[in-house]
Amino acid sequence: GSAALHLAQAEDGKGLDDFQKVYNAIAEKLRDEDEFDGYIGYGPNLVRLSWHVSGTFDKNDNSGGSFGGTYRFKKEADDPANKGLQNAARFLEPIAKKFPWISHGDLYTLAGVTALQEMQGPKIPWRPGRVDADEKDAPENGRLPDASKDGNYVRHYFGRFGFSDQEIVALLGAHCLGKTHLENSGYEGPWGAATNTFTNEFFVNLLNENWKLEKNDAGNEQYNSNKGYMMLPTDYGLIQDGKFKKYVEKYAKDQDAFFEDFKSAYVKLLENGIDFSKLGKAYVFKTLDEQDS
Ligand code: ZEM
Repeated sequence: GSAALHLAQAEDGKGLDDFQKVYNAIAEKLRDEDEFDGYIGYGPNLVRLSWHVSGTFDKNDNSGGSFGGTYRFKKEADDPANKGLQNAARFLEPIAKKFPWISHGDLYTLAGVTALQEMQGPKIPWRPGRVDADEKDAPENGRLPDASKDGNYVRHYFGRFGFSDQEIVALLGAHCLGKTHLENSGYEGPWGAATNTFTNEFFVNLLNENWKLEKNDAGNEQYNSNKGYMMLPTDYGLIQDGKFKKYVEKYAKDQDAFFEDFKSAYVKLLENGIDFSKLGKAYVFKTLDEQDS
């Protein structure tokens, strides 16, 4: 099909300075509440939220995606695949109260951008203009991916967004952040050591650790290394498939290339299904550190 794109409509009279204020409120709260999840903090959980609100997109009928902010409805929040994201949602509640003019889709995506930049990731150009949709527009459950599958499944899954092999590998580098939690997903453990700094560590570990396929306490198979790191079967799929593996090798060697390609693919993920052509340039926000100096 060729359903029309959603037309972005920026919040009335709001500009870079207003959105930088929202950015700062999120960034300051991230800095203040650093004890969450064993001192990982909320950053990774916010990045995962930004991906899950966008990951419901289907290019065939332009349904789902970040535009309508429909994660705020119970139907979407209660998708079993969204377990654990209540933390990010609760984190954002006071921000939404303080800035009642921002749409939910803009808030969820801006929170992901803020978290990535504050965790020393690349600058992510961001555009406002998502508009709250009705509950009837919330996508059905089941559009988020199944971690027990292989590389071919991952390629097919991301085909729904129109992503290339290179974009898929770059996006999955976000698994340098945070960890899996048995009570959320039935997997357990972090992908690496620096769980709240954005780096190319995911790719380095994927290639260099000694991985063993083991059953965890929930009865699911995951790859474990003797350093206490893990990989989901879908992550491991990226080195079982030659077309994916060449990008894993590239990003393990070249963090700048990873940052550049991640930035483009992540912006595309957040903007899927939206026509921003009536708006001006994307905003690039300053980190808290840059504003201090
Ligand atoms: Zn994830 N992801 N993800 N992901 N993800 C988890 C956690 C995080 C998959 C997946 O099943 C899981 C992308 C793609 C895919 C993050 C970012 C991004 C967890 C653990 C699972 C099971 C959840 C838990 O137990 O709390 C699969 C199958 C994917 C595609 C094939 C993309 C794309 C991402 C961003 C660009 C992040 C940051 C986390 C860590 C969350 C946290 O709370 O620590």
